[in-house]
Amino acid sequence: DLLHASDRTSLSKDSFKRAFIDNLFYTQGKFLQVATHKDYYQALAYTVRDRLLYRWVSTATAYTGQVSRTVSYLSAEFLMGPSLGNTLINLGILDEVRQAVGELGLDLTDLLDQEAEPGLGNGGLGRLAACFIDSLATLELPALGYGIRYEHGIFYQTIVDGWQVENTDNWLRYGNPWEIRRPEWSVEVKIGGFTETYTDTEDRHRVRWVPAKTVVGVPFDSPIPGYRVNTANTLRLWSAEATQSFDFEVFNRGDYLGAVNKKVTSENLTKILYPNDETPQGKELRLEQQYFFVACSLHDMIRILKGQGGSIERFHEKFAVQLNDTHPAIGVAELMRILVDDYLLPWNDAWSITTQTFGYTNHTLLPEALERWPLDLFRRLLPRHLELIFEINERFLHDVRVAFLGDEARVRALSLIDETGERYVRMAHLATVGSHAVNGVATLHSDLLKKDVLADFYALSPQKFHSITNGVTPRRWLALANPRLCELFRETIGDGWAKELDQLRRLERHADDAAFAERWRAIKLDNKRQLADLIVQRTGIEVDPESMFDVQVKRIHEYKRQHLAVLQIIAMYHRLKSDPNAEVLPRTFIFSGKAAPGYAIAKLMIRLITAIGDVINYDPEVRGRLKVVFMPNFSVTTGQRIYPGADLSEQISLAGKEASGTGNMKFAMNGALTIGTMDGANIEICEEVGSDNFFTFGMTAAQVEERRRAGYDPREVIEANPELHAVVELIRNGLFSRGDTELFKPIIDGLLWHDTYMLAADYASYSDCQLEVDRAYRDTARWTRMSILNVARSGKFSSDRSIQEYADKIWKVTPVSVPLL
Ligand code: 26Q
Repeated sequence: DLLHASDRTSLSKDSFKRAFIDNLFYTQGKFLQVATHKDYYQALAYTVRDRLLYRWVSTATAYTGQVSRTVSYLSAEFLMGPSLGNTLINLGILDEVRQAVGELGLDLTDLLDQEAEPGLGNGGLGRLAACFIDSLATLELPALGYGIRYEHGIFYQTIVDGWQVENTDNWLRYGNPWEIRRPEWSVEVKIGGFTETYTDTEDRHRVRWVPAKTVVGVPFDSPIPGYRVNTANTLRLWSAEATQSFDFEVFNRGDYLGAVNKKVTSENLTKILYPNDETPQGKELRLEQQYFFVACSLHDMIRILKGQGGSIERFHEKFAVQLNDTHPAIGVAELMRILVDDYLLPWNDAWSITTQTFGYTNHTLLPEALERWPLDLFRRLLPRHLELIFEINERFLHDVRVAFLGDEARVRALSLIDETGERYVRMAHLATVGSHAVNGVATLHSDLLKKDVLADFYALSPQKFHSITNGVTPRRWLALANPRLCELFRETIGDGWAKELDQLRRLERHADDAAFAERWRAIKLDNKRQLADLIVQRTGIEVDPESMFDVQVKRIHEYKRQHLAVLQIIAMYHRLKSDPNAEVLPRTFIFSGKAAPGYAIAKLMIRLITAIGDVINYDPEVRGRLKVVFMPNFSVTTGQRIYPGADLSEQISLAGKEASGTGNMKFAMNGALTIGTMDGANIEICEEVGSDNFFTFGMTAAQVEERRRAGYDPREVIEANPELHAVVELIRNGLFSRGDTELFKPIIDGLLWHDTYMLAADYASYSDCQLEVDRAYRDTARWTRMSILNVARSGKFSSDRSIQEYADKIWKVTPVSVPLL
């Protein structure tokens, strides 16, 4: 009863203002006259957090009495983005809070800008995990997100002399008001050492693991509120700490410095996020991170199960564990170890529980991106797990031999161990064999998994394979990022869309309404003006909000083909220079994204983008009609400002390479049109919005394969295309490098001699398609109509739809509604 009248739970404005001042005094120790913006932000965050905790405690209470299945989403990355704005949206108090702080003389937007972004992910996969836990809570599904609390998230990117420079991220510098440390639920994780056999009291032969070291995992919990429901689920991130007793008393008596050193080494475990996407590095510390967070999480689930009086035999009935790619795939071996070694379950019972527990989501089609661990490294860290993997493999390969009599090639292809040269553990094989369900993240991707990457597994167990197209949360990517557009939604179709995105269809009947179109354009122009302000602030480059904003934001990678866009921009520039009076539609090309620090060509692609900007932006003959901008440090926060201001979304990966893409969805629901290949979810976006409202170009995945089989020679294509040839020559001759013909040579040579991602083959089609884009943009009414229809038909791409599919097809979980205490 005390709770209800409290200034810690009430959503009324006066109560909120009192609580805010209270927090400023008693958590920040400041008064109004000396408080900084950081202090105000912190005070506000704690005020909002109190309201959230009330729902969190209510949710925990509701779940404790529940027998229903809980989803554990295991992900090495959760790219959450700032919490405050999203929490205000989901609690439904954004406007009230804006007013309340306004009455105290503060601007909410300024305070929102104070929050450091937790960049605990590389890109798509990490952001997907964040969208998914938002949707899990919104759908009132009992769920936990489990991951790693990296002290330093993805590096902060600056551009110096046109090059990417990596700076250490330090998101925890001012503290994190959204997390609660729970040392009472710490877990000891063992690593290294050796195994030995022994005979147990019942005279059975058993194996014992004698580890070399212990690290303590301390959970930090953050509440994840659903949208306008009482549910607040938990994101539990593990932080590594040293075991005091182990290091100081037992092993290092007298060796103080050695002990401290050991402590430092243990704590290194969760210090930093590896910044490689798509090309995994086989680093020992990375495998240690993976095992660490998975072991902590499984241990935690067992603690919860026992706390509810459940027995270990029922583990799979209590938990559905989803593996976000292979990064947590070691969980298959760890659960087997727990069941067989610790609980002494018979192998077949343990295996049945394990496979019924896990589901595996694959996120890649690039063969070089599949995780493999050298056997020696694996044995050094996880000797017992390697033995178990051998045992799993032996039993599995027996089944394979029975299914494919005499087909030893098939056995080698399916084996969990790659023995073609140096021996490796194949993590995708472990995940596939250890799960009852395997899924791709878009229809094409799932089809290609069945046809190529996991074809032999599909032949063996076709019923395991599913397809679930990705989605993104409309709360962050529309309600929070694009308030002007959402106000128009509200006036036109109400606000049911935020929970049921298909309701955006109701906008369709306004697509030909001139007054509506006028407002639509005004909103886009406003968003572009704001983006233009940000661009000049971050890059010093002035851009014209009336020009077309043509945007490509994503990780920098050859398969995503940012350099294909560059070739086309140079062609446009060349055309304009050849005829200064040519009718050129003014365009602003906006690029943003990070390159893996060790990926030299990707870094050079950034240098090429900034280099063409340095020439084109300052060429008086261009008269400002073309601008090229590279926005530094792409992140969730900058994404929220970029997507709403985009006219055109570039999704130009080589078909068959981008598993899904999720940026493409954020653009479409914010009213940008797409120029894209028939790759990943582009295909489904095109299907939904209609091919009249989508610009497609390039080879299909089947045509790519055919072309390669026929023997592909990029030089032939380049020689035969005068426009492309001229563009290549301009770069080669040093136009964008002050005459330096060496600088961009690696890109040019790659294009001429390999062209792995077939830029040349798709160039003409892309260039023609861009002319079609020009034509469409010139017809303002047509463009606006297309934009409206893109938004109206983007409902499928809500992560609520994705999560509903996982819940029905893979997890078999149902909602639990939460009454407030
Ligand atoms: C692995 C081992 C060692 C170090 C790093 C990694 C690592 C880290 C991150 C490997 C891959 C990633 C990230 C992959 C990723 O973001 N994939 C994207 O996933 C999206 C969500 O499904 C898809 O939309 C994209 O198509 C896919 O590229």
